[in-house]
Amino acid sequence: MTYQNRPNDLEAFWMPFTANRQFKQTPRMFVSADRMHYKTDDGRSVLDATAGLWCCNAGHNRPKIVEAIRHQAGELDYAPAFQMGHPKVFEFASKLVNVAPKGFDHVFFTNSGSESVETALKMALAFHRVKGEGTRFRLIGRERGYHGVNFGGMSVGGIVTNRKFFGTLLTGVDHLRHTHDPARNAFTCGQPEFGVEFADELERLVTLHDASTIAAVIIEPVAGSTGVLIPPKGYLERIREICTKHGILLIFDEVITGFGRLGTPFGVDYFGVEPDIFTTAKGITNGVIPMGAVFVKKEIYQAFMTGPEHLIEFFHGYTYSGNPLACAAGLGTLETYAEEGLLTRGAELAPYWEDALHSLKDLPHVIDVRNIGLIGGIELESIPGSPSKRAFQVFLDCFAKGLLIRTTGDIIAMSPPLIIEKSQIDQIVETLADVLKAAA
Ligand code: PXG
Repeated sequence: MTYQNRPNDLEAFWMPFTANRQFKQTPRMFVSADRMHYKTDDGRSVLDATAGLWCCNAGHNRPKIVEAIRHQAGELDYAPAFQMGHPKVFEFASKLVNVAPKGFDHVFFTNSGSESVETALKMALAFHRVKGEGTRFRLIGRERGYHGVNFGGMSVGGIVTNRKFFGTLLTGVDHLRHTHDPARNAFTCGQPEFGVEFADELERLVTLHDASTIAAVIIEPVAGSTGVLIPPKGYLERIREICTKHGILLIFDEVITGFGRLGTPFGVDYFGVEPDIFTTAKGITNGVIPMGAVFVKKEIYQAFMTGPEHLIEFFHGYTYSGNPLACAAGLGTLETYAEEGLLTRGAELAPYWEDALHSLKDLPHVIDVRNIGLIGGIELESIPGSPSKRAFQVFLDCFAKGLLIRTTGDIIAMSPPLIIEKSQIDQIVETLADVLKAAA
């Protein structure tokens, strides 16, 4: 086998969220990408059914984005993020606010989903304090939630393996139960019928802790990382109602659902339920340059704009908040989304995607198929005593057959670029069917 540019030594790089030893024995390397496909270092073409890691919503190597970064690098490489500005960061913020749901008038820049989450949690705590309600210090998340890997996000998150190694985490955090209920909802197309009552747990937590101690609830509108859990009908509405009743801020983590994934610009648009704050990252720059953004309603921003005008209103920010290259990439991304209608294209494809995925329901080991927008989850029965093994093998077999999927535990998660063609959806399903038929 001849490999393109394969390094001799793979040892130094400690790979994130990766089985390092397994990988380094049999590496899987991408050397280039264009639109829907990656190219491996042994010259194979691999269809991207995951948009990288849920982030390359416009596909790969898009000219407007590439050119914007090239140009920006030669014009203004960096400007201090604190007490200084540059034109592109204001232009980008205004354009983002224009595509955001109505009422989300302000945007705070970060460099990742994890940082967006920390930022949103800190905004919520500080908001109550500036409003004179500093007793609201508690944060409520949800079992199986994923809000990145920093301490706040880990604490409100509910993925056991991401938490158990890391000590006591944040104090003053509690969790709602997750909404997965396969006994009642398996093989549902779109939002499940059953489970609105899981939202009532929030009332129980409010009774336990008292509303005056609770700052915010954070949830993913569709839980992605844990393996695609779609909110039961009425669930998000009820969470909103309870938050409003008790003066608790609602934060949606839209790191995955943002920028067209559900066939609407944001999850807020899809579900018609309005949080007070929502977090984004990934698709904001098509995954090309690290960036995240937190969107807030005018009332939140305005609450901070008090006190002497020469003083900093919110003691938070990152060296790279609104980095010029990231803003240029973001502007190129928004232009690409607009020109090709990508923020709503998922809605046209969703019915085809749904039928294609559910055609796999009778294959060996498949115990659930779930879908919403251009997201799909296929849950496999675990091999007794060896959780995750079956799905990981499916992942390897798909890769060998030229298809990139993601697995988490024994769940296959897919989120293709929003430029996907129907024939490529067919290819995904045919490859998966072949692999599942042959799977142990
Ligand atoms: N919130 C949500 C809802 C996410 O999905 C983050 C925060 C953290 O983003 P950063 O940019 O800090 O990684 C995420 C990230 C997967 C997968 O395969 C999902 C994520 C990241 C990597 C892989 O499910 N989500």
